[in-house]
Amino acid sequence: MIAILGAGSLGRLWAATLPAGQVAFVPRPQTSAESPCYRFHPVNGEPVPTSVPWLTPCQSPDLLLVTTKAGDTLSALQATLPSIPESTPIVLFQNGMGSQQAVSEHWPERSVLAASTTEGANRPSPDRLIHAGRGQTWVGALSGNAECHLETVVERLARSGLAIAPEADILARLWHKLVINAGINPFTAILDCANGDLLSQAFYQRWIAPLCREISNISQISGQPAEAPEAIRHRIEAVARSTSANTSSMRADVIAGRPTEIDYMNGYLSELGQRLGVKTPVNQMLTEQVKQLTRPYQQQES
Ligand code: KPL
Repeated sequence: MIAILGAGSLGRLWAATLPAGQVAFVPRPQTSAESPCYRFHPVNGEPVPTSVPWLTPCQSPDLLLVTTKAGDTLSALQATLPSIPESTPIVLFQNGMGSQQAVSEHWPERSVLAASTTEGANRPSPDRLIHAGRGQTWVGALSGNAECHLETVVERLARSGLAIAPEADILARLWHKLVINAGINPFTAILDCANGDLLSQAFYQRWIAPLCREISNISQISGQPAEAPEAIRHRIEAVARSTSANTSSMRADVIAGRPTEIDYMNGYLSELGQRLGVKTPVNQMLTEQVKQLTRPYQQQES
């Protein structure tokens, strides 16, 4: 049995594509008694009515996929892990960086893997899940004792029909995506525009070059593969163009009044920069501006 913690777009995509009868969502305090039912719209083909049961206390999953928002991950796992066998490998699907390391440090005895995915999925309404674009998922071991589970985990996830491959250096892969997110997500949230539309905006044009210089400096000093600022900008803009009609996950969070993952993207980069003695004023400014957009929500919550 594969348990999925987090019934958002990505969790629902895995639940709909993995063989029925082998998947269950982990119930959380806020979930209703009814198990999630939705229409799954594959990239090609007719919608499929999908119903995924809740994991029951007597079921013992042999794989746990964690598809919560980065900021919810630690608390969701704190509530869930006491009922999951210690031998069950955990695959983290969070955006950005920072939450994955926090989990593997918090539970050093567990086998923790991380995934980086370019699958596109969204939920235009609570009862629909659209698989908007086929992508690729890479999985790699984060903690030393997870290495031995990698092959089996990849083989089980491949039963979904989604493209999945093992990755020997998952931290480098997460970093590669973090750079893209740091260059697209905050701008689209601040400017309230689709990914492709940010390229012509004066605010983006003013800040993208200094942002890429900061990221390049941090990459070099933190031991990530060295990448020139122009190469970083080129990569960011290629993704903005290839996903031009997309609403980024951060813009979608702001529109929906949810907390964003800025602390795990530009916020993570500024903290890392501070620790390494690299100045990061642009990452800090973008982090602060995105936080301003969601401040009313944070005040309501506190
Ligand atoms: O991953 C993304 C996100 O929205 O979080 C990008 C690559 C920016 C695509 O929208």
